[in-house]
Amino acid sequence: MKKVITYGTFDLLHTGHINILRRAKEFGDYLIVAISSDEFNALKGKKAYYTFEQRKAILEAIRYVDEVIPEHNWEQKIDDVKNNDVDVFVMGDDWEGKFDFLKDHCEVVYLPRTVGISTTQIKADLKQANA
Ligand code: C2G
Repeated sequence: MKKVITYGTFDLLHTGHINILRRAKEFGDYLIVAISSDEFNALKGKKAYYTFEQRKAILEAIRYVDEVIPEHNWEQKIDDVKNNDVDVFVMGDDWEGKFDFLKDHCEVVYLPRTVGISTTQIKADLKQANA
């Protein structure tokens, strides 16, 4: 069985997220999604609208997703890949080159982001609409 892993916050789920999850799953048979814990988001200077548990429940309901695990820090990726026997690591190309150190352990793929949509944009649009 070929295993794929991808990382992210996946807050206010949108079609950009769905596209990357669908395309990530196409690289294998089993997709693990590591989503940032609320503590890790704080460290990244981000605050998700949905809690970790809510984001996890939403992702688990998506047909392309087989397993959701927490992301607690930047350094855990090598251990995640080893411990879960991961074959392919997938991220959007806003992260191009950033995780190439994983190439010693698995295939590393950066996919083009979906144009014109992001959680940041959704939040900004809602704020403006309610101003
Ligand atoms: N994405 C995309 N197209 C968009 C928006 C997002 O392809 N229009 C992809 C991103 O490239 C990423 C994934 O969706 O691969 C999740 O995006 P975020 O939730 O914004 O993840 P991020 O906060 O960048 O966290 O250690 C890695 C980090 O935890 C990544």
